Amino acid sequence: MTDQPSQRSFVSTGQPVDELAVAEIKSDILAKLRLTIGKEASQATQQDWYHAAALTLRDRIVHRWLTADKESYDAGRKRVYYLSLEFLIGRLFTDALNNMGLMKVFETALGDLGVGLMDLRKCEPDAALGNGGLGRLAACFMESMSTLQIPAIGYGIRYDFGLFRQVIVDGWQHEYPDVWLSFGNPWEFQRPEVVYHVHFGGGVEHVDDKGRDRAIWHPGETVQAVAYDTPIVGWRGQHVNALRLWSARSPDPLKLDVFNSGDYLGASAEEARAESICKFLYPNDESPAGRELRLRQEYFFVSASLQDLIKRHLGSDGQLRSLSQKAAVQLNDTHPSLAVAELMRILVDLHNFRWDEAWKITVATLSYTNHTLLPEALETWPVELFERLLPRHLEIIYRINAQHLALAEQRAPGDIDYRASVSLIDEKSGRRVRMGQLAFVGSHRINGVSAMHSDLMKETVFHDLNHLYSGRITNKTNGITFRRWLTLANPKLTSLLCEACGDAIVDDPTLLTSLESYVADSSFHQKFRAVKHHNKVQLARLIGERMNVRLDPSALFDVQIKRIHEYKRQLLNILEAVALYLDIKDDPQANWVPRVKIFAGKAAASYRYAKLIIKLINDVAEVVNNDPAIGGKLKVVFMADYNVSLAETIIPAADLSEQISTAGMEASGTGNMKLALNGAITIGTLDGANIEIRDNVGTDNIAIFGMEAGDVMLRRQQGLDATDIIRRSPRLARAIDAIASGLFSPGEPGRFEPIAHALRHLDHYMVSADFDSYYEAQRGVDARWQTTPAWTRASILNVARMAWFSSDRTIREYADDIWNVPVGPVVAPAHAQRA
Ligand code: HBZ
Repeated sequence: MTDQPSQRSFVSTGQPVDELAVAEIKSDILAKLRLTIGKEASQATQQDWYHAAALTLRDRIVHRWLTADKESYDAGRKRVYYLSLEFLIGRLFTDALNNMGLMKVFETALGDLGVGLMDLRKCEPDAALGNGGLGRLAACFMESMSTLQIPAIGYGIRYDFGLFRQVIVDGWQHEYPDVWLSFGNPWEFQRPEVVYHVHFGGGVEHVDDKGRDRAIWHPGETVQAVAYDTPIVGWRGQHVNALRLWSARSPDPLKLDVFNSGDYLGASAEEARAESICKFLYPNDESPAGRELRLRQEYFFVSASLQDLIKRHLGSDGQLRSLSQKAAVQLNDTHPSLAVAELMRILVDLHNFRWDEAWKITVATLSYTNHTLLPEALETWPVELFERLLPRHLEIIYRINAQHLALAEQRAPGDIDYRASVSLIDEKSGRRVRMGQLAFVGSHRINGVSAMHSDLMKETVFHDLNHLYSGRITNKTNGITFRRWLTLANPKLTSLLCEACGDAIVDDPTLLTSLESYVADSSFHQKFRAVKHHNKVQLARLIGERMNVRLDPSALFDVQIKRIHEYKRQLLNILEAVALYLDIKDDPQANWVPRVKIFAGKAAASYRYAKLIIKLINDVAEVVNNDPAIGGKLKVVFMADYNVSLAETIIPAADLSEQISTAGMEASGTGNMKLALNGAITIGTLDGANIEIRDNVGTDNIAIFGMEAGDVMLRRQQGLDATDIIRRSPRLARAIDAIASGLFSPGEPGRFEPIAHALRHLDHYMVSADFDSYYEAQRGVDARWQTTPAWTRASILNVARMAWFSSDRTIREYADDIWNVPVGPVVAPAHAQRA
């Protein structure tokens, strides 16, 4: 669990607290403590208080939830179903309090009971049901859909264990299970009556039904999916949607005869097999898990979710012909692409639809978001595995493919390469089902997550499919919810912004543009800097407590927080730290800008090279932080166990945001948006949403460096050897030599040989190729930092110009262009009048 600085308090509205409301909350919390938790106040632990407070809040949310649900039912409104294997929620307590407008009331009520709201906040474990950006995006979207009053359900898996807990021992990453449910989860409602059967294996029988072929699947195994609902409340508490997560169990939990024969383990073997489906979240991002259990997870949640939404639709419309008018199903990456085949199976096999009509309904209902272009990350499954696990689905996929390839043949007669490129089956590397192609063909819209990414999609992975189904690809640049990433994470900045631009910015961030009138106002500069300084002091304190490293809060806080991946290039950052360290040592008296390089992020457990990069960062930190010769001008910190809550503490304290991926490889990024919104200046490549950030904040207020996507492609064609580049850059050569010579690993000089070798001869990620440009850009950052007003001005302009990156804007675009659903205003007219 992440410790947060406890001095934090939330934005005060300046309005007096309603005494009656406080009294009611107090009495409800005490009642929960006694009647639900079964404790007297005098015996209650912090955990007990947290649960009592959360349940008290939940009661209030539930009323809104039921009302919202009834209203959208009665009005027959179209619903959005967001299918995602990941929802990286973080904590819900303060988020829900803030959105319900009950922060102050609860803070006062709890204070009267002798309990600190901020202390209770720490009792809540992060719901870490996601790896990174993709899962966090799903969480931001859920909040924005509630805010915009779009009836929606998020469907996913209720993993017993979330993303692993990262522990750093002697500089190395170790993984431990994340036991987030050990104290129970006050937010969720188990729905024991909402249970669906999900089948696997067996065989398919074909019978002649009055001249029509009818397929009957005789499965070999059945698992039950049980629903757990978590309410997600939107801003101002106007609307509440459900996040429905499925838990797996066996219909036959204990074989009594086997148990009685003395085989205790065997008696519950089936239960164990069923439960393994929701045991844990695969900790790999950007590379497919490739395991049978993963495919079981994917089908499990797709099947349960489609059964659930179809039941709901039949309950209100009585037939499925109108499905696409009432349901929009968004596939978050390819993980739920089985929905294409499953919906066809339901329509054709179970509801007797003719194939062509079923296909029209399927395509009109589904849409798919792509989050990566990395070839190694595109999901494929061996045909044999499919045949064994989902035999009927494979038949359906073959039939979809036959029709689709016929279209390809019409479009490009005789062009075998074209057909091979668009086919749902990859025939080259053993026969495999391509989930990206399946999702594409079965969706009416396919979107990328930044302008550049969507363009590259059209030019690369989906070039030929785009030609065949032109007009389907659209761009929806990612966004973030400002409620969590500004209002809650950075209450001091929010107060200052409200003071300067008016309280209405919390409802309408576009009003932040009025901040521009303060760019030359020195007294505002001072206040703005004071807020950042306060946040840096808090972070420095946390780092001091956790890691025993003393930081100077007036140093430049340079932050790179994200999954550890070669393409994200933490290596480039630490290489620059090494070069800078050696430069400082050459001339310690020069006018160096004191810098703290802060890293945080997890590496996939099986990603050895990424784990070696973590070790390198920690080894460099050990040497640099303890070398008196550099007079504390440079510090390096790797914060363990990065999660949403830790991000909420680091981001408000950042001066510089590292967004330095190899151009063309980061689909969008969303951390880049969070940091810029909190006033950090970006140093970045022209990649993903960095480009749109530059377009919004202005080229003067961002530090762009390095090769562009086109240059990268060209250079890769020419070869990956960096010998020439290194020869031309003595600084780079020296940094690599230092790493290779064991300067940072004296006990094992060869430890980083694989890294040195890659930098010299296998520079696929262009770390060596971009080094000089990056180093120079960093010195430009130093120069800007030394001119305080110029830095503050750029920082203010970043905050003022980030409104477009609100996930409310993104969701509006999805609603208009993909889902065809109306959106409500962020603030109900009644509230707007009051404000
Ligand atoms: O999705 C990320 C992209 O890398 C990032 O650029 C983008 O901003 C974000 C939201 O669109 N992708 C991921 O986070 N991907 C995964 O986490 C992932 C998880 C499991 C997989 C593959 C990828 O099997």
